[in-house]
Amino acid sequence: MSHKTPLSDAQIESSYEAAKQQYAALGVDADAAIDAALQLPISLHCWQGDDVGGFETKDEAVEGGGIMATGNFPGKARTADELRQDLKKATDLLPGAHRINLHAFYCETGDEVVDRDQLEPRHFEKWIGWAKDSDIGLDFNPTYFAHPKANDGFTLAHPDKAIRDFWIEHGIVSRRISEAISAALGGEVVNNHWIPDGAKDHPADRGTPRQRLVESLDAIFDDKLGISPACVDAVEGKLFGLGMEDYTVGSNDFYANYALSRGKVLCLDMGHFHPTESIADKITAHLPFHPKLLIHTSRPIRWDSDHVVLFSDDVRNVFLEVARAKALDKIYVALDFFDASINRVGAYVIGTRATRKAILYGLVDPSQHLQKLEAEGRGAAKLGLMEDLKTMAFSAVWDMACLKANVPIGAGWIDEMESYEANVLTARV
Ligand code: RNT
Ligand code: ZN
Repeated sequence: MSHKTPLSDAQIESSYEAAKQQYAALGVDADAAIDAALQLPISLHCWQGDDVGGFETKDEAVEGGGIMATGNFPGKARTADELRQDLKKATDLLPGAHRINLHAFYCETGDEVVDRDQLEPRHFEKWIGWAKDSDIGLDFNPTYFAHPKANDGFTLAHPDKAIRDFWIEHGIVSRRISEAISAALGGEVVNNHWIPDGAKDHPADRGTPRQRLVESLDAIFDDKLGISPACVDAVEGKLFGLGMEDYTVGSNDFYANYALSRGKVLCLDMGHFHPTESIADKITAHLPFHPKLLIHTSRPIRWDSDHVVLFSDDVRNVFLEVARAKALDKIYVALDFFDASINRVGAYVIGTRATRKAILYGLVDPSQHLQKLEAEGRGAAKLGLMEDLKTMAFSAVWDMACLKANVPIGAGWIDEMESYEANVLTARV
C-alpha cells in the first residue's frame, strides 16, 4: 500500500484556506507562521546515522561514556560517505532549513591515527566541502567520550592533570575547527561541550571535580586563544548516565551558572532531567538571564534513553513556550536521539519532522488571545480554547508547509525511505 497522499495540490490548498480562516479568527497569521517555522534551522545530529560510532581510525578499544544506541537494524552508515548519502536522503524528505551537527570523532584522517588533541580543520574538509556544495550549515561537538583516556569515567574533571590537559587541548581544537567551519561556510557554528564525567556510586567529594571542571573549561574558553566569536560555545548538563547514576560533575545547575558567568550558551537536553521535569518551564526561567539557549530535542523513556523524537506533549510544550515568550530568535535547535532498531533514515525523518511540526504548532498558537483571556480572569475560556486548539485544523497547515517546501505530504516519505532501504541500505552488509 502506498503512503502517498491521495490529495491533489489543489485539495491541500483548499483545506489550508479553510484552516487559515479558523486561525485568522483567533488573530493568527498562518502564512507567516509557516514561513517562520520553515526558516528556523534544525541541526541534525550526524550520530543517528551510525549509532554514535564515529569514523576515527583507532588502535584501541573504547567505551561509550554512558550513551549507547541499542538495536541492530541493517544498513547503518559504515563510512562518512555513506553517512553523507543518508543525511542527504533524510534532508530531501524534510521541510525547512537544516544544519548538520558533527561530532569530532566523525573526522576523516585516512589511514593516519590522529588523536583527539591533534585534530585539525583539514580532517573535516570533506564534510565542509560537502556542506558547501549542499548549501547546508555545520555545527560541531568535541567528543569527550569513546576514547581510552575517558574509559575511567573522567575527562575535563579527571584528577590526573595530564589527562585533563589532553581533554582541554581537545576542547581547544574543537573551537578552532568550529572557527574554520565558520570561515569556510559563513555564519555561526554552535560548538557544544558535553562530558560524561561522573560516578556510579556515592562520591565522598562532589566539590573538587567541579572545581577542576571550572578550571578546565576556563582554559578551553580562554580569550587569549583569540578564537572568533563565530564559534558559539555551548555547555550541556545532565542528571545522570549509564555507570554515572549517582553523580554527574557537569549537572544542569553547574552549567547554568557556568554559562551565565562566562557568557556561554546553556544547552538543555530534553532527556537530561528527572522524568517528570519538563524543560518547557525552564525556558522563561533562563531567558531573563541567558541571551541564548541551545535545545536538544530528545525523548526519554523512563531514563535518558534518547528515543526518536515524536510530536509529543513534551516537544509541543517546549515550542509553545518559545512562541509564547516570542523567543524564536533566542534559541538554537538541535536533535539528539539514536535508535539502531529501525531504519535510521526513517528515524531522522520522524524526529526532525516532529520537531519542525512542534515549531509550527507553537507559531500558530493564538498566544496573544490566550494571554488576554488569562489577564481578564477568564480561566475557563482560556483552558477551553487551549483544549479545542489541539484538534483544530493544524494538519492542513502542516501539509501546506510541506507542499511549500516541496517535500512529501503526510506519511508520503515512507515510500521513499523504503525504496532507499531496498536499493541502498540492504546492500550494506
Ligand atoms: C549525552 C548528551 C550529548 C550526546 C552527544 C552525542 O547525554 O546528550 O549531547 O548525546 O554529544
Ligand atoms: Zn544532548
